[in-house]
Amino acid sequence: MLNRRKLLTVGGAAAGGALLLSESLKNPSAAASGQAPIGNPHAHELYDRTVRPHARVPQFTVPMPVPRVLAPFKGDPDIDFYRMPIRPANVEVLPGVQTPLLTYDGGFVGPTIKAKTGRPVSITFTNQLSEAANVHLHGGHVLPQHDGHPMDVIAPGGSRNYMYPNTQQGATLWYHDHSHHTEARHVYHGLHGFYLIDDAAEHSLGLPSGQYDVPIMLRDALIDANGNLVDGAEPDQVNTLLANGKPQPYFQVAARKYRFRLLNSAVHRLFTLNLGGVQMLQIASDGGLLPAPVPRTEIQISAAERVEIVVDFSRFPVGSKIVMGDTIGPVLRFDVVRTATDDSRVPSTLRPLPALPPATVTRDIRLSFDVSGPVPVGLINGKPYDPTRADIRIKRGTTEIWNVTNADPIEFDAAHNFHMHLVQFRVLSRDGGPPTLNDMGRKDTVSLPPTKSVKLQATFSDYLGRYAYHCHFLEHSALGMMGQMEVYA
Ligand SMILES: [Cu+2]
Repeated sequence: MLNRRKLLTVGGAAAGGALLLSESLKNPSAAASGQAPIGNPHAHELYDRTVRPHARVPQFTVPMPVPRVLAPFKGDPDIDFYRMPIRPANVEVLPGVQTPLLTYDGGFVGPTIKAKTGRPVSITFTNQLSEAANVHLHGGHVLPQHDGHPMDVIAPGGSRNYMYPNTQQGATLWYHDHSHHTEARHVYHGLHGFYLIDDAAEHSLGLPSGQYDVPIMLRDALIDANGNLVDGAEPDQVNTLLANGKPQPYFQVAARKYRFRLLNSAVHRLFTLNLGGVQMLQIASDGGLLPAPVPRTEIQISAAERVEIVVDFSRFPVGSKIVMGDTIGPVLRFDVVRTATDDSRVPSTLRPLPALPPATVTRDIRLSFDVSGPVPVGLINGKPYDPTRADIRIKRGTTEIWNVTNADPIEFDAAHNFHMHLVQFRVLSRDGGPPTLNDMGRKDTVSLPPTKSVKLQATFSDYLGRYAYHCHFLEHSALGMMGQMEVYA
């Protein structure tokens, strides 16, 4: 059995130096619950890592900011042009403490891009870091050369333009680094931001909008006594929960309805969220609106998933405080501080899902670790990622079913999840039974607990070329748990 306080050293190949990985390869919720996971039977090089965490900030003492919205520097009649530096920045994550981070334009959360369905966006990123980086629009339907392929990076000092056509329906997307081997560290250190697609076809629904439509990025961090982010720690050490980059903040709300766009940008954590029994009316998942709102009292969001909810604070008197909690503690608190008029509504019908065309190809996708060597290697169908190899070839226009399995033995207790670039898919079934409420709607990322499986269906309609699919516990994709599909004509 591995000592949970020991770490595996994963050396060398990763750009930027040694990458530390840990028992965080394992199921974070099991680790957080104090169950000692059973380690692999093979010996690894182990050593103690002693980190003195920063003193905990008292809960609900810091306000939650809303990430600033980036303005285009030029708006053509047909396209919006943006510029964004990728640069180091010192950011006050904990009150009075400067934390060195890697950022999009100085923000931790990066600035929000507000796009519109049917109107392309062009963003030129300039890499002011001392190492290569890139940008992937998670959930975006884009050409391969604009997808942030893991090997398609921006050299230090270089610039790169990404074109996003926004031909898809309204949705909460996000942009983040995807540079091969360094994606986990880069995202953990701050290379993430919201990309919201506003869809005029949805305006007539009357959902809460404007200041009452709030993106909330949830993640975790371990910050040491000097204010530095610590990589590769145990999951139960990475336990400072951040909402929009602040520790367990409060957010002042009016006694009315709000739309919250929740994103889990952690590189490993699964959030299990509740409002202490208060109803969260789920209206959307990864790829946009659900057919109808679904009342929830608990919602799981694995790394990279999005869930949109409407919460009605009008049932609470001014002065009420409603805590959003996770299994390890509070995430943030909503403080009802004023009344407000509210002409928003949540119709009983939102937006129908597209019909599922018949599938003509079925594939099996198995995620696992190879622990036979000195360091764990992430595998899909027995192979680590090779950017020169097309693991799957898909004829354009085909609809496929993928049976995706967490194939690690139960004793590894290793949770995964699964993300496909290019497409939004649908979850047909989970473990042979019906999908769960966490699988609803148009999805691009799904949770894969130990030994579990999902059946997905996707249609590859137009773009040709090579795209990635991978575990979105980015510590795992950085170890090779990634494959490549090639859509051909
Ligand atoms: Cu994984």
